Amino acid sequence: MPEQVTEHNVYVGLGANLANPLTQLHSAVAALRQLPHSRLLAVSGFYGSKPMGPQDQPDYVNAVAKLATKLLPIELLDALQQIEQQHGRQRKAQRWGARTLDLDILLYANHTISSERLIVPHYGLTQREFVLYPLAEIAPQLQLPCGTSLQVLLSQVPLNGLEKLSNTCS
Ligand code: ROI
Repeated sequence: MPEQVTEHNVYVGLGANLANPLTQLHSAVAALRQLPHSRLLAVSGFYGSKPMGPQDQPDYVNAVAKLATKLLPIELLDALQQIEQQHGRQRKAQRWGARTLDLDILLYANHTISSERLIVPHYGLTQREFVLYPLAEIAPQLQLPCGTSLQVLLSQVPLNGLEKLSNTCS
Protein backbone atom coordinates (compact mmCIF):
# COMPACT_ATOMS: atom_id res chain seq x y z
CA MET A 1 0.00 0.00 0.00
CA PRO A 2 1.55 3.37 -0.98
CA GLU A 3 2.24 5.36 2.12
CA GLN A 4 1.98 9.10 2.58
CA VAL A 5 4.66 10.75 4.63
CA THR A 6 2.22 13.00 6.45
CA GLU A 7 0.08 11.79 9.28
CA HIS A 8 -3.43 13.20 9.54
CA ASN A 9 -5.84 13.25 12.44
CA VAL A 10 -9.09 11.56 11.53
CA TYR A 11 -12.37 11.04 13.38
CA VAL A 12 -14.38 7.89 12.70
CA GLY A 13 -17.99 7.35 13.80
CA LEU A 14 -18.98 3.88 14.98
CA GLY A 15 -22.56 2.62 15.09
CA ALA A 16 -24.32 -0.73 15.50
CA ASN A 17 -27.81 -1.96 16.35
CA LEU A 18 -27.76 -5.69 15.55
CA ALA A 19 -26.08 -8.85 16.87
CA ASN A 20 -25.08 -7.45 20.27
CA PRO A 21 -24.07 -3.90 19.34
CA LEU A 22 -21.82 -3.42 22.38
CA THR A 23 -19.76 -6.45 21.38
CA GLN A 24 -19.66 -5.20 17.78
CA LEU A 25 -18.27 -1.86 18.89
CA HIS A 26 -15.66 -3.36 21.21
CA SER A 27 -14.54 -5.61 18.37
CA ALA A 28 -14.49 -2.68 15.93
CA VAL A 29 -12.26 -0.68 18.28
CA ALA A 30 -9.87 -3.63 18.42
CA ALA A 31 -9.84 -3.69 14.60
CA LEU A 32 -9.18 0.07 14.41
CA ARG A 33 -6.18 -0.49 16.67
CA GLN A 34 -4.78 -2.86 14.01
CA LEU A 35 -5.23 -0.52 11.02
CA PRO A 36 -2.02 -0.26 9.00
CA HIS A 37 -0.02 2.99 9.09
CA SER A 38 -2.34 4.32 11.78
CA ARG A 39 -2.45 4.93 15.51
CA LEU A 40 -5.63 4.89 17.56
CA LEU A 41 -5.41 8.02 19.73
CA ALA A 42 -8.73 8.12 21.57
CA VAL A 43 -12.13 6.48 21.78
CA SER A 44 -15.20 8.09 23.31
CA GLY A 45 -17.47 6.28 25.70
CA PHE A 46 -20.23 4.15 24.18
CA TYR A 47 -23.66 5.80 23.91
CA GLY A 48 -27.13 4.34 23.54
CA SER A 49 -29.17 6.26 20.94
CA LYS A 50 -32.64 6.22 19.41
CA PRO A 51 -32.67 5.17 15.76
CA MET A 52 -32.59 8.00 13.30
CA GLY A 53 -34.64 7.02 10.25
CA PRO A 54 -37.11 4.12 10.37
CA GLN A 55 -38.25 3.57 13.97
CA ASP A 56 -39.01 -0.16 13.60
CA GLN A 57 -35.42 -1.11 14.41
CA PRO A 58 -33.48 -1.57 17.67
CA ASP A 59 -31.72 1.28 19.49
CA TYR A 60 -28.12 1.91 18.44
CA VAL A 61 -24.82 1.99 20.25
CA ASN A 62 -22.56 4.77 18.98
CA ALA A 63 -19.05 6.03 19.63
CA VAL A 64 -16.35 8.13 17.96
CA ALA A 65 -12.67 7.27 17.58
CA LYS A 66 -9.70 9.50 16.82
CA LEU A 67 -6.87 8.14 14.68
CA ALA A 68 -3.63 9.48 13.35
CA THR A 69 -3.18 7.88 9.96
CA LYS A 70 -0.86 7.94 6.97
CA LEU A 71 -3.53 6.28 4.83
CA LEU A 72 -5.10 8.37 2.09
CA PRO A 73 -8.83 9.01 2.59
CA ILE A 74 -9.82 6.37 0.03
CA GLU A 75 -7.39 3.84 1.52
CA LEU A 76 -8.89 4.49 4.94
CA LEU A 77 -12.39 4.07 3.49
CA ASP A 78 -11.38 0.71 1.96
CA ALA A 79 -9.91 -0.44 5.28
CA LEU A 80 -13.03 0.62 7.23
CA GLN A 81 -15.34 -1.10 4.75
CA GLN A 82 -13.26 -4.24 5.13
CA ILE A 83 -13.80 -4.11 8.90
CA GLU A 84 -17.56 -3.62 8.32
CA GLN A 85 -17.59 -6.72 6.09
CA GLN A 86 -15.75 -8.73 8.73
CA HIS A 87 -18.55 -7.79 11.12
CA GLY A 88 -21.24 -9.17 8.82
CA ARG A 89 -22.34 -5.87 7.31
CA GLN A 90 -24.83 -6.35 4.48
CA ARG A 91 -24.17 -3.44 2.11
CA LYS A 92 -27.30 -3.86 0.03
CA ALA A 93 -29.60 -3.88 3.05
CA GLN A 94 -32.41 -1.33 3.37
CA ARG A 95 -31.29 2.31 3.32
CA TRP A 96 -31.26 3.68 6.86
CA GLY A 97 -32.07 0.20 8.14
CA ALA A 98 -30.49 -1.82 10.95
CA ARG A 99 -26.81 -2.71 10.66
CA THR A 100 -24.25 -4.84 12.50
CA LEU A 101 -21.54 -2.20 12.11
CA ASP A 102 -21.20 1.18 10.48
CA LEU A 103 -17.85 2.98 10.33
CA ASP A 104 -17.97 6.50 8.89
CA ILE A 105 -15.13 8.90 8.23
CA LEU A 106 -16.47 12.02 9.94
CA LEU A 107 -13.46 14.29 9.48
CA TYR A 108 -10.10 13.83 7.75
CA ALA A 109 -7.81 16.55 9.10
CA ASN A 110 -9.20 19.83 7.82
CA HIS A 111 -9.94 18.43 4.37
CA THR A 112 -13.12 18.77 2.38
CA ILE A 113 -13.65 15.78 0.10
CA SER A 114 -16.42 15.31 -2.40
CA SER A 115 -16.02 12.22 -4.56
CA GLU A 116 -18.34 9.48 -5.72
CA ARG A 117 -17.42 7.21 -2.80
CA LEU A 118 -16.62 9.67 -0.07
CA ILE A 119 -17.97 12.95 1.27
CA VAL A 120 -16.05 14.54 4.15
CA PRO A 121 -17.05 16.09 6.51
CA HIS A 122 -19.71 13.38 6.80
CA TYR A 123 -23.07 14.77 5.68
CA GLY A 124 -24.84 13.83 8.93
CA LEU A 125 -22.21 15.19 11.27
CA THR A 126 -23.83 18.54 12.06
CA GLN A 127 -27.30 17.17 12.91
CA ARG A 128 -26.68 13.84 14.65
CA GLU A 129 -26.57 13.87 18.44
CA PHE A 130 -25.05 10.38 18.43
CA VAL A 131 -22.05 11.78 16.53
CA LEU A 132 -21.70 15.26 18.07
CA TYR A 133 -21.75 14.31 21.77
CA PRO A 134 -19.24 11.43 21.59
CA LEU A 135 -17.05 13.62 19.36
CA ALA A 136 -17.16 16.44 21.92
CA GLU A 137 -16.01 14.04 24.61
CA ILE A 138 -12.68 13.45 22.84
CA ALA A 139 -12.35 16.77 20.91
CA PRO A 140 -14.22 19.53 22.73
CA GLN A 141 -12.31 22.33 20.96
CA LEU A 142 -12.86 20.95 17.45
CA GLN A 143 -13.77 23.15 14.51
CA LEU A 144 -15.12 21.93 11.18
CA PRO A 145 -13.23 22.86 7.98
CA CYS A 146 -15.86 25.58 7.38
CA GLY A 147 -14.94 27.17 10.72
CA THR A 148 -18.05 26.21 12.70
CA SER A 149 -17.20 25.12 16.23
CA LEU A 150 -18.40 21.85 17.66
CA GLN A 151 -19.68 23.70 20.73
CA VAL A 152 -22.04 25.79 18.58
CA LEU A 153 -23.38 22.66 16.89
CA LEU A 154 -23.90 20.97 20.27
CA SER A 155 -25.94 23.94 21.48
CA GLN A 156 -28.27 23.42 18.50
CA VAL A 157 -28.76 19.65 18.72
CA PRO A 158 -30.74 18.16 21.64
CA LEU A 159 -29.75 14.87 23.24
CA ASN A 160 -32.87 13.11 21.94
CA GLY A 161 -32.55 10.34 24.52
CA LEU A 162 -28.82 9.81 24.01
CA GLU A 163 -27.27 8.20 27.09
CA LYS A 164 -23.74 7.25 27.94
CA LEU A 165 -23.52 3.50 28.53
CA SER A 166 -19.89 3.02 29.47
CA ASN A 167 -16.35 4.13 29.07
CA THR A 168 -14.70 2.14 26.34
CA CYS A 169 -12.26 0.10 28.36
CA SER A 170 -14.66 -1.05 31.07
N1 ROI B 1 -29.36 6.07 14.19
C1 ROI B 1 -28.58 6.05 15.28
N2 ROI B 1 -29.10 6.37 16.46
N3 ROI B 1 -27.25 5.72 15.22
C2 ROI B 1 -26.67 5.39 14.03
O1 ROI B 1 -25.46 5.10 14.01
C3 ROI B 1 -27.45 5.41 12.86
N4 ROI B 1 -26.93 5.11 11.65
C4 ROI B 1 -27.64 5.17 10.55
C5 ROI B 1 -29.09 5.56 10.55
C6 ROI B 1 -29.89 4.44 9.90
C7 ROI B 1 -29.24 6.83 9.75
N5 ROI B 1 -29.61 5.78 11.86
C8 ROI B 1 -28.82 5.76 12.98
O2 ROI B 1 -27.05 4.89 9.40
